[in-house]
Amino acid sequence: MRGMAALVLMASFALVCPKSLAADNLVENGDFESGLDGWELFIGPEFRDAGAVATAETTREAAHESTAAAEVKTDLPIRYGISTTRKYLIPVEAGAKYRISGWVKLADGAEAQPGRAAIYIRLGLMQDQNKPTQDPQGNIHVGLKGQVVRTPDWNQLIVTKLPFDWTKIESEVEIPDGHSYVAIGLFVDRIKGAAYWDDIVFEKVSN
Ligand SMILES: [Ca+2]
Repeated sequence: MRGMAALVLMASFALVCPKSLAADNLVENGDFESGLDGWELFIGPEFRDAGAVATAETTREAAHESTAAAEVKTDLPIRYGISTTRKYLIPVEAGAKYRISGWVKLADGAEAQPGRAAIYIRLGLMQDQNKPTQDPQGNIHVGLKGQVVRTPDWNQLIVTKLPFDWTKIESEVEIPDGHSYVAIGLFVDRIKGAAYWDDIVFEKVSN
């Protein structure tokens, strides 16, 4: 009888387990173990139009807690990073709360433009699959200290100390009314050198 109870318990555990324990991470390939699948290079249009260049790849030299991380680099102090592609827009529910987190560090030798440098995760808000936000508050940015900043308050993202060791960015955000998708951007601004990103998680917390 005892063996039977254990079996039944195991069976129900197996049924429940995948759903409750599996990470409900809404980001595809947020750990970069599948290369850059689902991600694309981003260069701020103001710099791209001026001919600035950056590169993105994955590296096995600097992973966070796994074998690979994203490495994005440039020789100029521009705004650059990687973003989830259009194909991987993440459906969200307006008014619901989500937690975004990810790990970042800069390579030795990275240099910031003093008083202007920032590192953040951007939630690019989309009204529908083809229409970026028309909200005057713009997108949602989460800074190194977990500060949640809308576009007009952008200067609250400015950093004075650069993260040369793995640093976690994390915060909860509420999706503003009128938005049904987000794109996730991992951005460095006015810093030249290489940035590593890994273990990006976006999950729903509550309705
Ligand atoms: Ca990884």
